[in-house]
Amino acid sequence: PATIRREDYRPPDWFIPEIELDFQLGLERTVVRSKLDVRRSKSAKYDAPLILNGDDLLPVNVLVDGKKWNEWKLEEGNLTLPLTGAAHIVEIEVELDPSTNTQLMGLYGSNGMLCTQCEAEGFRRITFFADRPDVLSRYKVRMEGDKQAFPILLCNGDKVEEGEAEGGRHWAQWNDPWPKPSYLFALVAGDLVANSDSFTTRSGKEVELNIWVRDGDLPRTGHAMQALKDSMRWDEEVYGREYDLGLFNIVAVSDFNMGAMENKGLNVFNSRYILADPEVATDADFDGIEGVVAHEYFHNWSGNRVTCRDWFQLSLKEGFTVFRDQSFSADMSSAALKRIEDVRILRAAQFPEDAGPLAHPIRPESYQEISNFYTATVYNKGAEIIRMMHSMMGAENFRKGTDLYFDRHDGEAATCEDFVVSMEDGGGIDLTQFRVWYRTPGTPRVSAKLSHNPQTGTATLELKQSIAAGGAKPGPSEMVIPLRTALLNPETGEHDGEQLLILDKAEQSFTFEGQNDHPVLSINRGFSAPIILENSRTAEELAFLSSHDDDPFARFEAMQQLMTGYLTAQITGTPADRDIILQAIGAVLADENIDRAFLAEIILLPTEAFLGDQMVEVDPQAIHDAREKLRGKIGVQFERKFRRLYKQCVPGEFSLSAEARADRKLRNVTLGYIAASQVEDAAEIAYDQYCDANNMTAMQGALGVLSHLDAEERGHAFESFYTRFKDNALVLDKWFTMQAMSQRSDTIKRVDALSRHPDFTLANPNRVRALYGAFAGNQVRFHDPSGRGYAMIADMVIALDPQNPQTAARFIPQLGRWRRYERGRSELMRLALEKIAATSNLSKDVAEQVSKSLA
Ligand code: BAL
Ligand code: ZN
Repeated sequence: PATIRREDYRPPDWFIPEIELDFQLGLERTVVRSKLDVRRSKSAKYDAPLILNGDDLLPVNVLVDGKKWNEWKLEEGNLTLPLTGAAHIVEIEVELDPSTNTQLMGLYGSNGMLCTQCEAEGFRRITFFADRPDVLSRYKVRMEGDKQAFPILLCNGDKVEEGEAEGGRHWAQWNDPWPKPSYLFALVAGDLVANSDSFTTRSGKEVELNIWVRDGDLPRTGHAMQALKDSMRWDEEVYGREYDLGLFNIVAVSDFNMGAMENKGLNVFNSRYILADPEVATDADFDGIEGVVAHEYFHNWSGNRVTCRDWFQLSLKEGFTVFRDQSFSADMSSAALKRIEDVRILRAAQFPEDAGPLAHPIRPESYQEISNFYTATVYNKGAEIIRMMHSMMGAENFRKGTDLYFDRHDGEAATCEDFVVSMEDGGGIDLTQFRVWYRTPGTPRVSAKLSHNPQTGTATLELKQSIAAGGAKPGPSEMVIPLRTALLNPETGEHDGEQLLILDKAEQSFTFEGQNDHPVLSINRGFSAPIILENSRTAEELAFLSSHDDDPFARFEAMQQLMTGYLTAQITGTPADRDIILQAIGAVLADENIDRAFLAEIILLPTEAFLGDQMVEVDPQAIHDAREKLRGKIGVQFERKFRRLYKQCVPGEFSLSAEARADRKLRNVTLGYIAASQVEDAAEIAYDQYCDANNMTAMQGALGVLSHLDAEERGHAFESFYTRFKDNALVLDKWFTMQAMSQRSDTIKRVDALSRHPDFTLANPNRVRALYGAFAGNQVRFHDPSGRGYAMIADMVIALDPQNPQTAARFIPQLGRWRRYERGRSELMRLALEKIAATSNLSKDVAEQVSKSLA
């Protein structure tokens, strides 16, 4: 496939300020007629032809300026029209069969309804168009369809007219006053009901809000609606951004590749990010809904009003919008816990990307298939880059910068550079060197050494930075790295204020006066920079920080580093002190002032995947064994305390209050440790929890524990869960996931059997991710030394690719890390990739990921 390069960007030769679309809708046959007002750009050559993108389309009819026109050419799906004038009206008719659109890009059928997904390049599967984000058009859309099949007809903007048509059909006319790129187009037709509400903007404008779902799902839309209203208020208060239409529609769809999509005025959501009640959704699901609803809403400004010039700028809208939704969620609940969660995701999804063959900067330089670049790097590391600007500028100047950005570029297709310049001009900061983050792949490594001179009462912090991407050897770097730092008194843990140190040289030292005792270093507090801090503190210092640091993230992080240091030593056969971990855990368990939700976080061991990322050569079995051994030891050591806590966290009436959530969380974590201590009644306790549960968090916690056990309660619970929830697709996904995550040695066999279960289908991305996504994340079972896990994923990718390349390609990175594993597994992973590579007619999506992984 062709490689598209950032440096090759050229502005469009033709603009299309107005577009009219007419849809005659049908699940098996939809006719689309477009009328484009095309204008030659002043900078274009007089004879530059109009080239309209198409994917899998045939023009049935083409008119230019009202006359039938046959001079078009179809090349690689695109329609070339050798137009001579400066402005024309081009009309094109195409026919689609949405029922066969299994890619879920463009117009497709899902459970009898019709819906669209256009980002990044799906609009070209609906009609021929200049399908690039720097062509902005005003849309007028008429849609007509059978009234019984599609009683609800939705599109972007406002509904301006509707009426009846012959043969039991009806129609609606929707106009969107805001010019937008084609990727923000959306249309939905189906039998839907709405949870309707309203919101009054700060300037007094009334906005109608609807969340459209299938009939029985209405009672599960309340949380999403509240999140929407909270987001609208928050964006006014924190960014001064007001909603700009009289109507905001959200539609929940069960077959969806992404989490959700920010189409102007008509957000389309994967139903998992809309539907929730305590019986079917965990606390994490509730949080996911709040975050994604906010994310899509915030795109209305960071993405829609100001959009991207080209897809290399994707992080302009995604990194910024993730930062915005993270800040919103932090404001809605606990900022400390949210930060821990954000960093956990970054480390689980983005750091491995940076260290592997698919590493790319947040603003990539090239791609073959843009769908492959909706990555944790563009999104989550992108958000970290914005967060660092926020830390360096302070909230007030940051806001001045974003105000200027929105003012300057409203209605435009902008670049990351435009954003940075606005932050400089508006916020009064020089980001010249900071820009390196935009073009540099890899995670910087920082080493920190603190020395103390008792004679002068000074402490000196020596910092060094280096960077590498894709597993190469790190070399010195000069990134701008803001490090929130405090020096803690070694007796009391107190300090006289935190400083923001800016490391912007390869090596740099900072001196602190008035330090009579050798202080304890607390650095990268709040994870102020997305770096790997090379461990330069002793186990004693980390243990001290884990009970004394007043920055909750740093406190959590110290415990994680302490545990990680011990476990990596165990795995590599180096001596290490376990008692100090047990003492540190004992200290937090004895801390009477500790927040219960935070306690549940801080006593969790680092994941097997994270431990693997710290190793030179990964041996998943050795990691698993060492981690389980420590978990068992902690379980035994504190069994009585865990049992007491477990009992204290008795659930009362369900509530989403912070206290109730903390209790549910701590109850599940303590249950995990009780089971890890291998006590006889573990299965019974978990089973009782399952039976008594009045909410999904407790049920899932119990099943999660049971899933690993060899007890008859396990079978009973999973059977009962299936019977109870088999008609709820989102809950059934959990049933698949929990079995695929089991540490039991028969898990591969079970996953294989589940892939033939009548409820399994490759046609639904959520179900595919529920089973295979969970399995590919199951370190010890996916990495079975026989290679059967790899072969299973490879076969699934090969089967899925012709149907849904976007979802299939998402599984390649798991195999793509083959160079990091011990010899035997490494070779088997490579062979699985080779098998995929040797398959004929691979999609661009999978071909790009596989070839890069093998390169
Ligand atoms: N723009 C694709 C989905 C999202 O990031 O909101
Ligand atoms: Zn987004």
